[in-house]
Amino acid sequence: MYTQGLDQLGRSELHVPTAETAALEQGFLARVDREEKIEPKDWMPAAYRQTLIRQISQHAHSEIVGMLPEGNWITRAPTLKRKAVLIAKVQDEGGHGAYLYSAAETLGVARSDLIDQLLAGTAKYSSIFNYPTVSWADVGAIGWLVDGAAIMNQIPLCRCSYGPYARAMVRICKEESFHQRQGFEIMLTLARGTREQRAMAQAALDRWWWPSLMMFGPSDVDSKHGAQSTRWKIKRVSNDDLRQKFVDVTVPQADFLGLKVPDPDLAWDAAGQHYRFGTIDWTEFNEVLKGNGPCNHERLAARRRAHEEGAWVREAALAYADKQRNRQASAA
Ligand code: FAQ
Repeated sequence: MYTQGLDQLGRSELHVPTAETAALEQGFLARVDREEKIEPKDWMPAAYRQTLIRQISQHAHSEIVGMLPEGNWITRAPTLKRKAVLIAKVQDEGGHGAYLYSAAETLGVARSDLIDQLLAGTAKYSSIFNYPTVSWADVGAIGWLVDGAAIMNQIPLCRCSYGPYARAMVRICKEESFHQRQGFEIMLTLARGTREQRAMAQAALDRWWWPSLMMFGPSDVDSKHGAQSTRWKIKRVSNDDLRQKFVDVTVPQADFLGLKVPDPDLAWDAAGQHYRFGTIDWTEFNEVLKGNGPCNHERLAARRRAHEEGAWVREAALAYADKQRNRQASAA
């Protein structure tokens, strides 16, 4: 998984003699410790490069697969204003995918190879996008909870040691903040609406609460990349710490909406100043990662269809680029 084409990468890092590699590694870690950004042409350990390619490409895939659950509601948005806002949000997510694929490309991998891995079903994308959007309230819940979780995870990534990823995250976080607010505003409108609308909002919270907590990844003891990525300052805050921050911020928002978080074990711990919450169903999480979530097949089928139907656009863009290049060459 993710190794297609990656075997060729970082060969220069792998092939330098051991003593020299050790010195290079030391210099690299010293730069990371000084909070200097690592840039594409700088020396970096092969494993650092590959970790970044894995994480950034998974993130990019998440953005473009993440367009699908909400895209499902564009034609059925309840008002023209809601439709315009939703189109803008889904378009932003496509843009985030584009910045992130570009950031991955700076590490020497081809975007087409990454897309091929996604379409072949060998690349991961966020578990959250394998759940269905069965009512309009799900669009509100995604903005409030999923974008809320994404911001919590992505703000620390703005300080990631790899320059192109950190810079992409700054702009993405600004846009995610608008996404989160539009979702909360949908929930607020429903929560202040009729009894049926309040019930829709509650049902959406019931559906999306636990999958949103799973977005932060396995618990710290099971996070196989956590320690190394933290040492390299790719990750700044652990999966469990981010999850806890998200719960602490979101439970009062649910209270404000007059909705009930679907967790009988949820309780305020005054001594620790945190909300304690129940056990996450890791079996469900692992099943979704294995491709057995409610919508995994549907999501990949939709991406494959879009890729096939977009072939003529890619061909036209390449033909146009060739034409421009030839014109410039003959003019020179
Ligand atoms: N789903 O050792 P760790 C969004 C994988 S963007 C699927 O803890 P790490 C915007 C993990 O990759 C949402 N796979 O890994 C939006 C690893 O895979 P491997 C995406 C997951 O990297 C909103 C394995 O499990 N955000 O929502 C998940 O240190 C609304 C072991 O895990 C990002 O990608 C999961 N939930 O920490 C769009 C942020 N969790 O090596 C549309 C960047 C873990 O076995 C609408 N990524 N895995 O292949 C990260 O911050 C990190 O990669 C983590 C995982 C925190 C996700």
